[in-house]
Amino acid sequence: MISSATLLVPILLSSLVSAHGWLNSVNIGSQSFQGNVPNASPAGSIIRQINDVDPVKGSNNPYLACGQNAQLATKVAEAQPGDQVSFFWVNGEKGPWVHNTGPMQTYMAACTGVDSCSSFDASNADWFKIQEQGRISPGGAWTMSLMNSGAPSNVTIPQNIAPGNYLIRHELIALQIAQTQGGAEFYPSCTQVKIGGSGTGAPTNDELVKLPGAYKDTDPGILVDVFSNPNADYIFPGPPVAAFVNGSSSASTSTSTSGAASSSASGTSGSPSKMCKKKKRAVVVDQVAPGHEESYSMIILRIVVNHSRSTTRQTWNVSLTTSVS
Ligand SMILES: [Cu+2]
Repeated sequence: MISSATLLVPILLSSLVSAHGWLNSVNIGSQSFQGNVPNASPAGSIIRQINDVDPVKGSNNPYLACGQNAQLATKVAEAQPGDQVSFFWVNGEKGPWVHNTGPMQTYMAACTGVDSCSSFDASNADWFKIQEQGRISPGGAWTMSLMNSGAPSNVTIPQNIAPGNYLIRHELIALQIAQTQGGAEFYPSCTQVKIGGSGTGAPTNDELVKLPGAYKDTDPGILVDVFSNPNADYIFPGPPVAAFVNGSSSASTSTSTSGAASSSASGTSGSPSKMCKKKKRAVVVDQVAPGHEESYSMIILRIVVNHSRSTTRQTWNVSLTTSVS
């Protein structure tokens, strides 16, 4: 019996490799752009390559700007105001994104002082927010969970944005262990675009932030137990959505709702029952095995301990379901 416990360990370890992940591709309008596998020898891309699928931890981490050790990308996509941008995130084994708990936010920054974003240092960026996505409905699943079935996260380039070179920073914040300070997992990414058109929209100076800089580890949306009170309003970290994005200065308070609505429409291709099934499994992963390496080894320990106490077969089944799903 002890030998079967030992056999389980490789299964558990291989399942944690597939947690975390990166931004694998981006669609802009009708164009599609591939990203580079973290740490692989890079091909030309508009997506800045990172070197590690693990999350950025700590709100003062310099990698909060564009992801783990993000490198300049060689290409820039031509885009237009009003284009839909779709972000396709994958796990460490290129399967669907696994986390389902926490917000997604999109920022942009003008690549100032350079001819192209392919030579722009993101630590100089002045970021403004263009989208916040929380739960699909109060107390319900998070918009992030729609990506567990392979759907992208979508954002619209502001209709009236002034032309120029911009970084688009799409960020996932996984909150499954965020009840502990430092537990929040940040997954930022940067995509390089050149926007055409003749718009005049721009953020105001007080809507611009630095990243890192705009977040604190104790922010109510970063140090938060989202499980104990799911109906509580989620307080997004960082600045509000820039007022020009919705064409009026009073619109910023309604953006979280409109953002969630637009993306929930994008992820409903499967049959309803299939979606529910997948969501249920994913919820189990994040709630029962929240902390990746740390908690997986805890589970292994618990299995071994439980096992030596000759607990029932039922306990075994529960543990197995958790680790494999
Ligand atoms: Cu992860």
